[in-house]
Amino acid sequence: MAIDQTDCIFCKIIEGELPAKVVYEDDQVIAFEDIHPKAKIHLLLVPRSHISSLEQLEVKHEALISHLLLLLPDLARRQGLQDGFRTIINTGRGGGQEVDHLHIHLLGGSQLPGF
Ligand code: D5M
Repeated sequence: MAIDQTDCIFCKIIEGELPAKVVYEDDQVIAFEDIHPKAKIHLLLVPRSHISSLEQLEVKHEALISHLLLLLPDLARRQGLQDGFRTIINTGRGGGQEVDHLHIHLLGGSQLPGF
């Protein structure tokens, strides 16, 4: 466990201690709307287990990561994103990560600029 989970905003959402607009959940992951959307649709797909960032991934997380990635197109379709979507994983302060609980941004619904 990399950090004190009691201070983790996303752990609090997962535990139901903080509100969120949840659009999908199962036994391994939860997806909810980003509080500061950068596109018409902006979701965060988050594993229930507290992994701080990509830097903390281990081989034992392989199935979980596959599950997260395989869910993305389905989540996008459920949001009506027929024309494509963008995914982003920020890692560390230098990578723009603000919340130290691994998450995948899923954005779409407005024409996103090239990257
Ligand atoms: O992105 C962290 C993202 O988490 C950022 O886009 C805001 C979002 N955020 C922060 N707090 C909340 C709550 N309480 N609900 C929903 N979304 C939230 P990062 O990749 O770490 O920069």
